[in-house]
Order: sequence, then C-alpha cells, then structure tokens
Amino acid sequence: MRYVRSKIQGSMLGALMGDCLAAPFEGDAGPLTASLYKNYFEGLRKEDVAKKLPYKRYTDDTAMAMAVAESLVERKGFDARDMAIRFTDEYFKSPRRGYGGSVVNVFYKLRRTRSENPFEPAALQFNGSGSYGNGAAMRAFPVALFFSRRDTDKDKLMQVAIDQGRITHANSTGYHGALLQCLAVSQAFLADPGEVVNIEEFCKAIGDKIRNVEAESEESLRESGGAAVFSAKMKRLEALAKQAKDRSKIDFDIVIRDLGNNISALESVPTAIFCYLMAQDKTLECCQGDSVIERSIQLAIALGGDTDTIATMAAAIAGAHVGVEDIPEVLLKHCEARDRVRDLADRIYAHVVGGEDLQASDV
Ligand code: F2R
Ligand code: MG
Ligand code: MG
Repeated sequence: MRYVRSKIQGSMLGALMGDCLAAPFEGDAGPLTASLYKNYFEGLRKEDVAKKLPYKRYTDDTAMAMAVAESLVERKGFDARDMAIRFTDEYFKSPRRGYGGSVVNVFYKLRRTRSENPFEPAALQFNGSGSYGNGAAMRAFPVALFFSRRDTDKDKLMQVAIDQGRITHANSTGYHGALLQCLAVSQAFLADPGEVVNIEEFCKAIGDKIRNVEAESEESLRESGGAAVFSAKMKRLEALAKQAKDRSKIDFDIVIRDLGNNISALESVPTAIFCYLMAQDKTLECCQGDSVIERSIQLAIALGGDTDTIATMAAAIAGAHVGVEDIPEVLLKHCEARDRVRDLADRIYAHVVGGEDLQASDV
C-alpha cells in the first residue's frame, strides 16, 4: 500500500494538533463566530514560537492516545493490563490535563489493584452502567493505524477498538464510539490522498459495519432500548453533509442540535466524522487555508463544546486520508510532545511494514 508512513504520521500528528490547538476553546458555547477562530489561526502563524514557550499543551486526549500507541508497539498487540497500567502511569505523572470527571476514579482503582482485573473498575462506574463519555473514542485512532495493513487485521481492529475502550468505558455507547472512530480512520486510510472521498460511499462503508455490530450486541440493544443509536446518527450525518455540500454552507446550529458537540461519545464521534468530510470542501467560507487537517480542526472549534476532542478525532481521520504533507509545520511547531508523537508514529509504521526498511517501503 502506498503512503503508509505519511498516513500514519498524518493521523498521529494531526490528532495532536487538533487537541493542542482546539483545547483553549473547550467548553465555549457554539457556534463560534468565524472571525474568532480565523484570527486565532492567523495569530498562530505569525507568532514566533521560540519566544512563546511553553507550547500549546496537549490534554487527556493525547496523553491517552500515546498510552494506547505505546502499549500496542511495546506489546506487539493488545494487552489490556499493560494498557491499563500505561493509562494510570500517564495520569499520575501529569494529572492536570483536563481529564473527564469520573474516569479518574477508574485510574485510582486500577492503581490500587495493580490493574489485576483491567476491565473491572470501569464496569462499576455509574452504578454498573459504565461511562458513555467520549474518552474511549478520543484515544482510539492508533488502533486503526496499528491494524491497518494485513487482511487478518480487520477483525482484530474491531475487537481491539472495543476492548481498549472497555478499560475505562463499559457502556456500549462509550466503546462503540471508539469502534466507529476506528472504522472512520481505517476507511480514510484507504483513500487516495489526492482525491476527495465521496460522502455517500464513506458513510455507507462505516455505517454498515457499525449497524451490524449494534444489531448483534445484546448489551447495546439493552442499554439503548433496542435502538441502533450510532447507525441512526450516521444516517443523519450523511444527510447533513450532503445538504451542506449542495448548498456550500454549513448550518452549525442544526449540526449541534442533530449531531451534538458534547462529551458523550454519541454526541461527538459522528460530529468529528462530519467535520472531516466537510473539511475536504475548499469552497466553504467558514474555514480558511488549503490544509484539510487544519480545516477539520477549524470546523470542530466553530461548533464549540468539546472542541479538543472533536478536533483530535476529526484530524486523526483527516490525517489518515491526506497524510503528513498536509500538516502546516508552522502550526505543528506550537504543539507540545510533537517529537514523541512523531516517534510513536514511526514505531507503528515499523510494525505495520513488519520490519522492512522504512525508506524503501515508503513508496
Ligand atoms: N473533562 C474534560 N473537559 C472538562 C474541563 C477541562 C478543562 N478545560 C480543564 O482544563 O480542566 N475533557 C475531557 O473529558 C472528555 C472525556 O471524558 P471521559 O474520559 O469520557 O470521562 P468520563 O468521566 O468517563 O465521562 C465524562 C462525563 O460524562 C458523564 N457521564 C458519562 N457516563 C455517564 C453515565 N453512565 N451516567 C451519567 N453521566 C455520565 C459524566 O458527567 C462524566 O464525568 C473529553 O472531552 C476530554 O477532553
Ligand atoms: Mg481533552
Ligand atoms: Mg474534550
């Protein structure tokens, strides 16, 4: 497959950029006025980074995504206990990263029990119903990159997307959100970087897969009263994206109303997919610049609410499509931990190509 290294780096560094650059807007009521975030991006382009240390800090989204990536490459696959230990280590090393209100209880229990039963603390959250927050989805993209090459990877990708989610999010909405995010990254990975993906085809490909999973999941049917909640959102997403494309205009109020912009997985993962799909349309006046990754981040900011998380998920998908060449270096320079993330991307790439020479394989 071509562009593998570029796509892995684009997704990892795009996600980092989404988190760092959109975090200052997290919690702002959307929609935001376009001039506000356009001025912000213009300012970032002008600032002399060397004089502006510390950088734009990454938040829990990146902290946990790095733990997922490191665990996968170190263990050469999914190891729930190892990943749980890395989540807790990352948290206790640097707790002030804006973590979710309840997930911290899981980290304390995991630390106390040395993660002997890595899924147990999450299963006890919210009186046994588990968290439906988007924390499992925001960090999930390295799974899609790690299992991106071999045919035999497809089933593993789906299972690991869910299982890494269940370490902190036992509600089916939480871990199915992680699966949907991985399916979107995986689908974008298949696209030619020079081409615009077709909205209908993209939505159908991932919509069909999530529909099958929801229909077969007893837990999901019980928790949602029989409704296939993500499948329904995918249909609405597709309709809104087609409408926006036809009119060359996004109605942000309707997107917030119908797709959502908050910390629940159901009200943020489809929104991130929408931002990615819309960012490809360079005629939209609500964002600026030629970078699809940057535009997807601008759209996530424009919606307000959970901006860092929607931006990190949208940019992870966009990066898997268009690759690292799309990332404006002048913006990436602002982001904390970019060298660590770039190194992790290359370690995932080394796994994906199975030890082949990095340069020779990067065609
Ligand atoms: N926490 C934040 N942002 C808030 C403030 C950050 C501030 N800017 C700062 O700097 O401090 N952002 C991060 O949290 C989201 C991911 O959260 P996660 O990991 O899913 O956490 P949690 O605690 O599991 O769920 C979040 C909240 O959702 C509600 N909730 C979840 N399941 C529920 C259930 N079954 N019943 C009732 N409520 C449920 C609770 O209020 C949880 O606290 C990302 O945005 C990340 O950036
Ligand atoms: Mg965050
Ligand atoms: Mg957030």
